[in-house]
Amino acid sequence: MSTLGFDDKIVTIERHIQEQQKQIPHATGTLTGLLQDIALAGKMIASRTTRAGLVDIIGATGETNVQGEKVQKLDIYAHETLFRLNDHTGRLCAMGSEEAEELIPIPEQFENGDYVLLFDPLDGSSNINYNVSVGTIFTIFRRVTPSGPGELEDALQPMRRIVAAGYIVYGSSTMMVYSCGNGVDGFTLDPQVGEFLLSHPNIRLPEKPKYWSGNMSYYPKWTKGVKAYCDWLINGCDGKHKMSMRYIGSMIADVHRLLLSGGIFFYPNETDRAEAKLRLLYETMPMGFLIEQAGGYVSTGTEPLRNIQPTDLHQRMAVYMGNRDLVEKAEEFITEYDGA
Ligand code: P6P
Repeated sequence: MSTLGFDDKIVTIERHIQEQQKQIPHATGTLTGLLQDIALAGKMIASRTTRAGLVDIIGATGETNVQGEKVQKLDIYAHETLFRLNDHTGRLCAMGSEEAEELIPIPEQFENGDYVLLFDPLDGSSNINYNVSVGTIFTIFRRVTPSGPGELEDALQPMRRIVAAGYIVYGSSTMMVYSCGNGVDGFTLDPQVGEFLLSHPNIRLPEKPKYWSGNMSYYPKWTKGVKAYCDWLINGCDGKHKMSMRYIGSMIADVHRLLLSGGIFFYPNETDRAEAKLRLLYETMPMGFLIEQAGGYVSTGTEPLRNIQPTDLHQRMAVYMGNRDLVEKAEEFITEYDGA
């Protein structure tokens, strides 16, 4: 049963989004249209990622982005697709992209709207050449400035002010998973008809967690508290949980698995880096929002992520997300050993 009580089989994402709109007081249909355009962007990007090896869009462009990462041709295609589908609709006052250093204004020939769309157009894109699942992550806020072109403060909002967030994962199948704050639902693309159909209604983190997920090659660079936590996981969580370890190196793939299997995904600070790796606005907040909507908890390691007030578009932050008891255990070790 979906979060909206659907029990018939053919539920398209368009129908589901419209039903969600009825749950939101004073909804005008703008958010519905925005979510439907994101789904369309996902279909267009999927059509390229599934043929990456066949058409000349694999590989790097030779440029590096604001993150200092090599820009893949598919990154640019995904960014452009999301921008072009949303720049003229009058629904947004600004956009933010992991691929763009500054906030992206709505072109002056178009109307400014009430929402802000932030996206990582193709998270994990460095894995494309290895056919690892990658994806698009998005966050939607209502603007906080009264009108006109959006400003930075419209984008720099905390997780608790997210109106909707989700992702499209391009893997063995293409799925769109999203939440408007009433739980999480997943839709699988039927490429024959070009529709996202409800396949994973009302996703909830399983009580019995299956995998823990962290890049153990950085263990030597982690703090005493994080190392102690890892040792606790490796040694069976005091007999409480019997989990395996899985880590793909594409956040969207690792967190998609987490949503369906339960466990924990974490990316700690490293003692030799000024800041962590994962982007607060483009990765950890939207994915953390979904985890909490599915009954889990997301933390910086010392405090709930939902308390963080972003101060920069490309701010990075440590993250621990998953089943609440596993995340709280990480916080305990970090507090005990690192005096955080
Ligand atoms: P590492 C991909 O580049 C990414 O931003 C996330 O998708 C992923 O979780 C992380 O970096 C992987 O980083 O250092 O483990 O390779």
